Amino acid sequence: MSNNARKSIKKGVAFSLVVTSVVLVLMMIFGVIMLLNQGNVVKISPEMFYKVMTIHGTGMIGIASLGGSAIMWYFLSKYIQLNHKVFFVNLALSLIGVVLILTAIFGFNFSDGWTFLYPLPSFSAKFKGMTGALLFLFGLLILGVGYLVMYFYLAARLIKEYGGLGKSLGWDYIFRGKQGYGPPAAVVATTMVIIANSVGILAGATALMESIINIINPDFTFDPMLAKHLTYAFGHIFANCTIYMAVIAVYEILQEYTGRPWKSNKAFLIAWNFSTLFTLMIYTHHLLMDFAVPRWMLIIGQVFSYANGLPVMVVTAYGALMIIFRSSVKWDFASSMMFLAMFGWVAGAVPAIIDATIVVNHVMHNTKWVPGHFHTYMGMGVIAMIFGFMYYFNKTEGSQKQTGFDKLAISTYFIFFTGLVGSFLYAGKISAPRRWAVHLPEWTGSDQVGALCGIFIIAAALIFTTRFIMGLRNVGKKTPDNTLSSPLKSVS
Ligand code: HEM
Ligand SMILES: [Cu+2]
Repeated sequence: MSNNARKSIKKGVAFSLVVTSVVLVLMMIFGVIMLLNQGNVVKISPEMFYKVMTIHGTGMIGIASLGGSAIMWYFLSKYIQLNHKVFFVNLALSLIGVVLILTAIFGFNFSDGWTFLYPLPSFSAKFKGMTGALLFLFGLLILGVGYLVMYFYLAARLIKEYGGLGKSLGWDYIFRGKQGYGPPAAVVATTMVIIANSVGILAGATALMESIINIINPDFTFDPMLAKHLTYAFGHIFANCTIYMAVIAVYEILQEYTGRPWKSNKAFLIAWNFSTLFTLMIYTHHLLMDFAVPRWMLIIGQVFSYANGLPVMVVTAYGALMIIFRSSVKWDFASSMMFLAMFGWVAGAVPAIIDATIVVNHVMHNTKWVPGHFHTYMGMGVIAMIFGFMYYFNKTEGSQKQTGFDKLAISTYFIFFTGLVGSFLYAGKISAPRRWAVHLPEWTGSDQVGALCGIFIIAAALIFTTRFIMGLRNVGKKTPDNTLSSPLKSVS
């Protein structure tokens, strides 16, 4: 790849990481505001609470995806040639989407939550005017289109290089007995995300269009149950895919730091194939309380939810332990973050598995147990991988050097994030419902503990972010061969 093309890719990655980390800190502040309100420390109106909740949910999922895409794009461009313009198109459409969403929420009082469940947006269009609802729905639609453009482009590139998405998922090795190792882990993971997320986004776009049409002309109505299927297929898959993009950093960074290649052996390939399939199948675990859904769908949702992330999680955790075992791995910010993030991911899956059990779900699903689960795997998994990658990227392409301050920030981040999710899970246990602006007195204690933890998390995130931005000076100046010659260059 030409030097200029690589430079542009690096600049794009650097820019999206800056956006990701700054927005992340802002969204965390909104998170603490919600907890302070639920804990009766600061009072905001319920209407304001739901606006804040909507922007927190949308913003967090959005930036987890943006950060994940930066990771995917950066490493994938080591193996295949990529046109940086496509990355910028996605970035630009994402930013336009974000501006529309922010205007909808803070300019026009849209507050239906990031899941925009039909016909909620139509109701709020009647209450508060069409503009807010339409801006929000179009904002999400534009964001989705940006991702589709990127995924379709990547699909075309992978098909050209590997001869088909089946091949880049390793089918030659699984079904046709081809010997040796499959495509690089980054390629396998990208293929999975292309398949799953394109389906998810198309489902989401359909649901968005239904809402938009219904708002513009209420004579057109749609089946709310079908819309719920489409919406949760989208929400589940899109949120899940953030980790399948971010995990590429685990493979790449650990192989570089240990000087051992991360090989796509048969178990690894099979695991990624299973997770591709399961991720598409199991969104019905969000519908376990809907008695109108056919029983067999719920059973599929339940059974395969247990198995969903498991294959990839197991091969990743096992692979990481094996690659590190008796290696001379250098423990610095990036490698420790990757390692801790893997535990965050695994730990976050446990409460989900419990919640995906139908009997438990009827009791737990609308409690804070659920935010407890996804804050674990998002905050301590995906976001930790993104922070770790930010450091790695900066060290490789910019000028950041590790200090004792960083170590302090890492431990602060993980200790207090454990406290935050602990407070959510505990609140779930004592039956505090999720998404309630006002809490009963017996629940406020857990909210206050959560808010305190949140403040420390923000302090750590601020340190990561400012140090990252300060270290970015050299990006694009270093020569490519000094940075990306071989994935296995030694770091010592
Ligand atoms: C300082 C860190 C954070 C704090 C204090 C925080 C706080 C909160 C609170 C209080 C809620 C509402 C809970 C309820 O239903 O009552 C919430 C919801 C949510 N948070 Fe966070 N959060 C943090 C970090 C994150 C991160 C890192 C992510 C993902 C990358 C995230 C994603 C979400 C999502 C998707 C929702 C659901 C919104 C909804 O129910 O519509 N949060 N958070
Ligand atoms: Cu789900």
